Amino acid sequence: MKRLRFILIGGFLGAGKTTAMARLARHYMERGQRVGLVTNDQAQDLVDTNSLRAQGFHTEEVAGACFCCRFDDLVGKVSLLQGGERPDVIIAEPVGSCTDLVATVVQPLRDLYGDRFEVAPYPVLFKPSQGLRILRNETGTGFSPKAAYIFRKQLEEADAILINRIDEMSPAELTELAALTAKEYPNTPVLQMSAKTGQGFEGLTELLDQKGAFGRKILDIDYDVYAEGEAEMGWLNAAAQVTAPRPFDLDGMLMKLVGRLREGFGKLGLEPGHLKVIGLREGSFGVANLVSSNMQPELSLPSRGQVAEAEVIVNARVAADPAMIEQQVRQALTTVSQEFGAKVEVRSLQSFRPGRPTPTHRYAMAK
Ligand SMILES: Nc1nc2c(ncn2[C@@H]2O[C@H](COP(=O)(O)OP(=O)(O)OP(=O)(O)O)[C@@H](O)[C@H]2O)c(=O)[nH]1
Ligand SMILES: [Mg+2]
Repeated sequence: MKRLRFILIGGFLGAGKTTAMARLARHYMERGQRVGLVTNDQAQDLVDTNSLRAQGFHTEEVAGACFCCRFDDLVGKVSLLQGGERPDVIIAEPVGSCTDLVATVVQPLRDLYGDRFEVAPYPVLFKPSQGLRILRNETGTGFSPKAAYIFRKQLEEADAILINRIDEMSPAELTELAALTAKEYPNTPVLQMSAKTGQGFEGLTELLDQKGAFGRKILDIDYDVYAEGEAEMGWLNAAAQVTAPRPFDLDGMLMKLVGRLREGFGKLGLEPGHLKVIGLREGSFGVANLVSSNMQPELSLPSRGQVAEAEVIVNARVAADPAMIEQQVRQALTTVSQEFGAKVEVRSLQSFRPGRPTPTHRYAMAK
């Protein structure tokens, strides 16, 4: 049986993994290949899964913990895709606050399922808005040293580091960032790209086509620091129904919602890792995001729709107490809905600190 190509795309919260995954999927599909996607989150109601499915991609989700802790579920979801769409390529996106993926996912996939999967080199996307401050060792990055530890560990295990969002960086910033990254990770190729515009994207596809001794960088990692760093990132997933007597501008509402959250967290001095919202209504959908306090909200996928009703899913990953995140999200949903003449009903909401990662497998040495 032909082995299935298995691509894992790493990177911090909001680095651009889902954007890159959708672009990669289209790239392979244009070449006549069938593609299956697997998303991952600490809880149900993930914006990425809804957004990728709404874009027409065959997508399965591993929910409740990271791939490393739900390894069998990951393999099960791939089998489900294989049974249905018979994909040639699987692209999987781990949780953005997760690291040690080579030891806990890449190596076990190779060793235990080498007859089924051909695992590609492991790329990690670099998020400049917070990453530059972390590599400069600036204090007040908005994250604690433990969260910065995770950010650095993610880069350390990469087969290649992809500096993303080059479309919005100045040449000076890019030069500085490339130099800092090369200095800190001297044995890792550093590529530059924009998952949004496609600039430099061929670097990623060429990397993924390579064969050889990849996925072998086993981290020397302190799981106490990792677990504490991850737990500092408050997590919230909520699904709400927004209903109005007259149609309203869905994109405007999503942007207002993210803008209001930015303002609320900003006033409290709390740093977002990623705020993302999706509005869904009968085949039409829009997505808005904010990836750090020093950035502006973005309408990444516009719906261009007027709707009288929509399901709105909010995912917030913020360095804050989960109760505080919940309060901000409930308040923003209520006030923004009112501004659009709508009523909101929160149908489900989970807000928590991610638990300590306990991987199903962990390889101390590369096979
Ligand atoms: N300008 C620009 N924006 C980008 C680029 N890549 C991603 N983005 C934007 O960054 C935001 C986050 O992108 P995602 O692809 O959702 O990031 P992610 O890594 O999947 O985020 P999580 O799953 O929450 O960890 C969205 O608003 C994207 O449109 C890029 O190359 N350039
Ligand atoms: Mg994502």
